[in-house]
Amino acid sequence: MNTQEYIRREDKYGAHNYHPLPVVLERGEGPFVWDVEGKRYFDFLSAYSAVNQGHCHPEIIKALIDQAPKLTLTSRAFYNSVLGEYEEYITKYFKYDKVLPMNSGAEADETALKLCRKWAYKKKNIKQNKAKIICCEGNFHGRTITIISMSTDPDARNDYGPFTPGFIIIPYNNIPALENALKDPDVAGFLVEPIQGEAGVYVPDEGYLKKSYDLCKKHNVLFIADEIQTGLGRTGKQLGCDHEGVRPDILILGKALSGGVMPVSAVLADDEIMLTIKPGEHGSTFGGNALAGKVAIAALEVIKKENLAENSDRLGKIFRKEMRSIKTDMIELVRGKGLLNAVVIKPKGGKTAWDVCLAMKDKGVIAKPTHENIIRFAPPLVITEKQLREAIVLIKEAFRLFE
Ligand code: IF1
Repeated sequence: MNTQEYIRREDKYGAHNYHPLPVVLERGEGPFVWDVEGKRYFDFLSAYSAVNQGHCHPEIIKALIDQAPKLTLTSRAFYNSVLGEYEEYITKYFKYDKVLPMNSGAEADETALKLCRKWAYKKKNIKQNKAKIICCEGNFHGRTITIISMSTDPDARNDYGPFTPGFIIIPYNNIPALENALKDPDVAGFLVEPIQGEAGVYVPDEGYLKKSYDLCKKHNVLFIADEIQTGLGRTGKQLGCDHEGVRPDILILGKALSGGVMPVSAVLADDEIMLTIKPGEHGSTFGGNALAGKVAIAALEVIKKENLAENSDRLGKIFRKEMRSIKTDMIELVRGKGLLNAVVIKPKGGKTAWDVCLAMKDKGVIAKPTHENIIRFAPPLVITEKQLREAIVLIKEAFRLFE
């Protein structure tokens, strides 16, 4: 079968909830993927930052293979020999009292919302069903109905009502708006991405996270960081919040927590918050399964052992410098931190970000636009400087086609 045949089969039997780039991938290794015709590409999306450790990292795959034949899933109805090891490892890694293990990112965000509401009623004594959570315009926290109830993106929320109440939406990167919203005594939490990924790698002003955190503390409001995309080395630090020395009250992780091997997410918090949820009040069939535990330990070990955050920081600076040097009127601006970057494209002669991505694909680099005119560039953090520079040459060649 060739690419078109694979695409036609997916079109016939699969829901049409995505519009993928016309490439059919069959193998991945480190920063590279190969399509069904054997062509190699640099992966500049990293499965939306889920494969920070590179595709099929041998140590993470080994953890999967070693554990799989022994015990994959017991449910939480019983203890298992891996969960405690994983819980101890990840809580010491991020310095929190406890972790609540989940699977998808959306489930982790939902868990954080439930924890915040529980804390509101049990600790802050907000009246039942009155707790409010502040979130930001342009947010992306997942696709469940409660999470899209916070969304300001029509594509994410149209025709999915009625929506979950209890959210106050303010502009991102706007301290006065947060200050004003915090005057409401029923506010229990502020859920924020350190950098808004889906919005187009929207990097807030220096100091925004720290000022937000301090304001939340002043009003006894939980600062909840969704680090599902910005965490685990992606922005050049272990966590996006680390750029400003902010320690979230609730930390949400996902994606690269498994190195892209399987869905693993986690919510970390200290006892005062975490222990507001009692036995039987929250859970998940696969949350905390033995296989996920071993895979996540390996995935976290790789990030530290291979200094992926430092590599991300160093190579991100080279990438932004090189992209800003491209002589083209199609590039409006380049922004990002570490290896989470985006290029805002100015359409030219009817050619859009999509056409640039198609041209890059032909050159051997795959990336995808977000919101029409923004191309996100996020290679695996294991990419070497030599490989990055090779990819940049190909990206420049693609842009030259439009001159
Ligand atoms: C899609 C976006 C990125 C996330 C943050 C929670 C989640 C995500 C900050 C939910 C997931 C993914 C979802 C995927 C595309 C991708 C994405 F374009 F949707 F917004 F990366 F920016 N918090 N992001 O980025 O995690 O439930 O997916 O495991 O839905 O198309 P999930």
